[in-house]
Amino acid sequence: MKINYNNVSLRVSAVKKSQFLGDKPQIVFCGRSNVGKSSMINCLLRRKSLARTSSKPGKTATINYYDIDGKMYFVDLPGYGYAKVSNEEKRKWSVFMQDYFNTDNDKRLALSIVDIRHDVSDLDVEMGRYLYDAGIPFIVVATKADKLSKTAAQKSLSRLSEVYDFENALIIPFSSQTGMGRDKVLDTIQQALEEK
Ligand SMILES: Nc1nc2c(ncn2[C@@H]2O[C@H](COP(=O)(O)OP(=O)(O)OP(=O)(O)O)[C@@H](O)[C@H]2O)c(=O)[nH]1
Ligand SMILES: [Mg+2]
Repeated sequence: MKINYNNVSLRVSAVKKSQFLGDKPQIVFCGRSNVGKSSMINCLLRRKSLARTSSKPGKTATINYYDIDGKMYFVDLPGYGYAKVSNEEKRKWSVFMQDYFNTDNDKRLALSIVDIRHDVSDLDVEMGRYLYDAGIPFIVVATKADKLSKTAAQKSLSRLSEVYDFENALIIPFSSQTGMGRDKVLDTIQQALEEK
């Protein structure tokens, strides 16, 4: 299947369940707040600012569906684990995310995005386990790789493979700044799309 990555647009910024889309396979981008989910979407699509990014955490509070050439959606989820939001906001976030994951649609692949420089948080592991238990295929993308030396990045990747050994998840080092890992992520998405 040939995908024209120039033919993309933001379809919906969902703030409630009734706005969720279910008509196409979905590639889900999830991870901690500020980890670089939106930047990764821009990098994959070679767009500067289609997905809104920010150095301030908590930028993406909606579930954003990007229509990719009419063939799939990239789904940019709001980040978790941002310490400075109130408990009430955390609760709302959690309900919203549960709504998303409980909605029966074709979640073809999830990209669990982590910062290559940091230890994986409990929330990341929880997310991974959740995806695994829900039977949603997922890969780990370790982003901001431009910020580490090659040796340090290697070290971090082997640590990650220990943490994610329960699923033998593919772990891809990535950088939205240099485009490192871009082809590999796109190949993996393509494969997921062609599987049925
Ligand atoms: N050096 C470097 N910086 C990055 C990379 N990816 C993201 N950033 C920076 O990290 C910050 C957060 O990026 P976003 O893409 O907005 O992160 P997000 O995960 O979408 O954040 P929320 O929507 O708040 O959850 C921005 O300042 C980006 O420029 C990367 O690969 N390398
Ligand atoms: Mg974002």
